[in-house]
Amino acid sequence: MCKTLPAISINGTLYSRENANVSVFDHGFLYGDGVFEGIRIYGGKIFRADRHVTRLFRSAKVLDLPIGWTREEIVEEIRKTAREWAAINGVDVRNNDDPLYVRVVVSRGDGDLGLDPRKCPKPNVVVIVDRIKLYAKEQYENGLALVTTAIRRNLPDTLPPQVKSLNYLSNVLAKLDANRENAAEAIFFNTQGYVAEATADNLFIVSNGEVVTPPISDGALPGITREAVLELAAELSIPRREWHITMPDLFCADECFLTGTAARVVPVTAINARTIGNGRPGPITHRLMEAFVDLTCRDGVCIYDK
Ligand code: PXG
Repeated sequence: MCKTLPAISINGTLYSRENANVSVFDHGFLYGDGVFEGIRIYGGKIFRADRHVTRLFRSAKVLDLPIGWTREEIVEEIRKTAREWAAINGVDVRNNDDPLYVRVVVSRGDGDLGLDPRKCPKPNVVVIVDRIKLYAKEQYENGLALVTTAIRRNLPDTLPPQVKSLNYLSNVLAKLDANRENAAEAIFFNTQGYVAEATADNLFIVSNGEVVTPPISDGALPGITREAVLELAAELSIPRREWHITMPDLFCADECFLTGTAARVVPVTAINARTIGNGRPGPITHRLMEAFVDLTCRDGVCIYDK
């Protein structure tokens, strides 16, 4: 695949990669003070734009960060930046099945060297559109090998896992654990010993025909893909439950898969070098993978005129 040029909007103005800069005094850079979203555009349609923007505003609300844009303006900015991406890369995204990836970042903005957010009068709103590919085709066909990490999911009274903030350091530490073991992802447990999620994906197991994923209160991000997969399971009459997952549940599962905006639905066939199920992506995982692809063709706000 040839390399594409990203399209970048900062506070409503489009820039090339070389010219897209924010200040070193931005508190997003100095303190990780800000929020973000990762969104997909499938066939020219922004997948579940509403839910992503709602989550962005909820994350910002927890940080008492006034975005200064309406939800509609954020969606319009994503549409505009995606059209710019299509124009500079000469790609008709409606006919292209390689989906785009959007990163929306709202940082606290320029301040001084003190922590106090009151010193930052104006947040920076950044939209980046490009492509992203996390896993190879073979990994979707054969499943990922994961590891568990000793890094615990943040407690809700520390850095709430529901907030998609610019503080992803525990995720980075866990990802380093995965890298050291040559694994695709790492699985977080919470301090109570229940599975929470992976570093950038939600986790599901299939046991006795039932699809199970940890409740948000166990330290999972309320994933947009997670929600879509739970809806699809209902549509397909596959029993589903949000419930605690213990280490034995994980190792004894018949099937396991991850969900996330970048990864979509991807099977897991080994954890800590132990085989999950029969070591092949299972039938329910396959059905949900197909149903999800189907959904991405149906759902979304078009980036071109409505
Ligand atoms: N858990 C965490 C901690 C996440 O960051 C998900 C679950 C899945 O949620 P969605 O809404 O995407 O189904 C995420 C998603 C990245 C990257 O840069 C991270 C995410 C999304 C896209 C890219 O690695 N986070």
